[in-house]
Amino acid sequence: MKNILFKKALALSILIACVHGAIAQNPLIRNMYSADPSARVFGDSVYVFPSHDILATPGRGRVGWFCMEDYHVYASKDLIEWKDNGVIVTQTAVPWAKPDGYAMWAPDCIYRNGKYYFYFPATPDSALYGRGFAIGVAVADKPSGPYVPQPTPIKKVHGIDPNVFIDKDGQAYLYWSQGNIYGAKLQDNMLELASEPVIFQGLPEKGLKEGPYVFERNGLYYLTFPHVENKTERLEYAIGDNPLGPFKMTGVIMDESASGCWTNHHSVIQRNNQWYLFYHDKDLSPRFDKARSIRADSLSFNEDGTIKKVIPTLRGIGVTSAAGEIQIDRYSAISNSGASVAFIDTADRFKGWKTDFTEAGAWVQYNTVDFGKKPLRSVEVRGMGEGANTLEIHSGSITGPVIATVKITAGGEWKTIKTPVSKAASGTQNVVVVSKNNTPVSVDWIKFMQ
Ligand code: FUB
Repeated sequence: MKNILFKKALALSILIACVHGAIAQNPLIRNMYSADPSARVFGDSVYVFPSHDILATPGRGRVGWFCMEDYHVYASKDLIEWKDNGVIVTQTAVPWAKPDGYAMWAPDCIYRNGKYYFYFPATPDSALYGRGFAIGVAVADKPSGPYVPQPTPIKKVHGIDPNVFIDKDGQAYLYWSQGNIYGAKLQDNMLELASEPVIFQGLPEKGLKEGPYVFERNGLYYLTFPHVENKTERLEYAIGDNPLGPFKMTGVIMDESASGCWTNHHSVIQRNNQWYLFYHDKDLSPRFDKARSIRADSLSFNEDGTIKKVIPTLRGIGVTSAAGEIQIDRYSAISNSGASVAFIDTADRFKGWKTDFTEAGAWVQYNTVDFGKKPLRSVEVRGMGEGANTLEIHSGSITGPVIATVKITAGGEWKTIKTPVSKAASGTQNVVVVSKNNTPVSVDWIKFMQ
């Protein structure tokens, strides 16, 4: 019996550890750094294959630069909880890569004929494959692996940021970048080129271009890529009638980040009639933009096929359960003054963020919360105040009904305060938290329960 209980507790703690730090708010992954998200719909799940930024130290990578030694894969059925399926490829297990290259940059993965093909750049053994970057493939029977790296990189491909697209006729294409953006047909084995690489023309000539990602919609082929038009990368796109172009520059998908993160790198997927843009910023590392975090927001098109610009949000995608921790610091909207977001602990930013209220009437709104079918009769708020303050929680909007009034008590330490709700909310609602007076208080999260 003891043994069974122990195993159950272990399974539960592994599950909690796996989903911890990976929920449907931006950034998606909060327990480690991640970048360059390549999202794919495989079966009933969305898989994200990001790069894994780590901090270089003397003897481990180049201090002050990108440092990546392995790849994880994340999966979600509901776009709410992202499960970390663990490490799928590591630099020490790739026969052709330098085991201490720390250059496992942006990858991609695609399904074909019962196999999953994971494409990744790395610095190769230069005596055999030359200097710079090469791109290799690791193959698996399941999206979460195990992946078996091929013995050699793909011939005639020198560069970074592989991306694979399979057209409706079954022809697969590989794209990559090295100053320019390149494309070529892939053989049916997905491991070798089937045509000479072409350099796409008509793209901006000045400013770095990298990170190609190609998709098709309504017969139009979209070549999307980060490009430095001004100071940092923004996401741009060109449209063509053919997977190998010619492509005509069409517009900007996402402007340069307000945070100053120099890189951006993205992927685009459609699932259940909704399109999504996965990209990255430096949420967990405001002062060092080589330690990035992946994000996702919804994307949509104009009638003529052009892409509507995506404005990055903290709220991200997915419907949040009212019965889980609602991180209101990932707000959808915020008052002009008196409410702001800060790290809970600047010495350990992986602890996440809090919302600070400093003025009467200040508010934050968090959209799309599912209150489920059974009325949730109490609310818990994890809050802290030097002095006391009262928070009102509204459903819908700031003028919507007050569903709970919560008193944050003085004391200067985090407390979880449980209060009955005054009016149970139902269905999917926005939630607005309003400060009733000027006493500064902080909120970590709120949560409803039966
Ligand atoms: O993550 C390392 C490099 O930064 C990627 O390969 C580029 O696309 C940029 O995001």
